[in-house]
Amino acid sequence: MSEVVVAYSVNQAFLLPCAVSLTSLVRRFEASPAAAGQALRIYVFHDAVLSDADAAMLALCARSAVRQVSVDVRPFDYRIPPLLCDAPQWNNIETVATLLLPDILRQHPRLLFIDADTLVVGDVMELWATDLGGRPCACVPDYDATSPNTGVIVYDVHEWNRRDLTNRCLTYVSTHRTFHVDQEPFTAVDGAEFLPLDRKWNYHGVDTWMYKRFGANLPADDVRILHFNGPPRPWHAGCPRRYARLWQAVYRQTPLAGAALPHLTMRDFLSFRMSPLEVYLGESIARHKLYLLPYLVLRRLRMTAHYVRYWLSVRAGPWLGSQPEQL
Ligand SMILES: [Mn+2]
Repeated sequence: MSEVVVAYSVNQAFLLPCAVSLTSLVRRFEASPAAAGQALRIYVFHDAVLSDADAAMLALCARSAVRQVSVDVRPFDYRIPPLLCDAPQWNNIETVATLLLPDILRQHPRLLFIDADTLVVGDVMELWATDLGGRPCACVPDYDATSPNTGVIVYDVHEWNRRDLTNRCLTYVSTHRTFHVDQEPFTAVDGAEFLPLDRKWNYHGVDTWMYKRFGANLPADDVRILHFNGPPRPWHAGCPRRYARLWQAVYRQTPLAGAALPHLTMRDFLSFRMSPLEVYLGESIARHKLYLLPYLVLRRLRMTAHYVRYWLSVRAGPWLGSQPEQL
């Protein structure tokens, strides 16, 4: 029996999203004709923050009557050098896990990394079988079309390690200032090239400022993995982001369902559905300082409008809120 190997990397705050993503992964694996006769092995790495009860909960999410599925929840047993990362929220081992996993799991020839803030909405067996053409990994390009978005990565583990990329990327992020510490090495380190994947495998930027850069949205039927990067996150009650209700439908299948989800705050709408004018003003501030004030006024007006609409929808019922979407 051959094995599909998937890894997550989480902190305590991402345990709930991970439970939902993992549940969606297992359900789609069960439904995939191409997965017949294959086993699914899931690793969940953490920085010694998850308990035995958390691990038992994740194992419950992965329970399957039709496929062989296992969940291995384990703390990192790995020393990394101090990182020169300017983003405090990403200056940690669970973020640079994307650079370490092919070294930690070198017994597997191939590995699929999935971010916890995702939802698997289609068959991923085609992604698993992607021909990397001799490259060490494959990712969907980010909005700049150059760097990878590391929400979904397929690794050729042998090729990655043959090029000694874990050591070379770690050297880079400990000697160069970075912001996206898990992404920047892929464009800076020699040999850390990636095969660009179709957006459907990591559909990110939806409903945030980024989606403007991508041009058109994907037809909903094409999407295989949704990536809810940035706020407003779907693990908030009544989240108006596209596909949030789909996420919450899977959430209700997990052992965590029943606990009330927290409400969004005004801050969560900072980059939600920006108008083209606002995007233009924001990008032009560096050249035209006068644009700062109209930009800030527009941003505050948009955030307030979204927040008031949200506040009404969660308190007065869904008839005032946005309509649910289908996928
Ligand atoms: Mn993410």
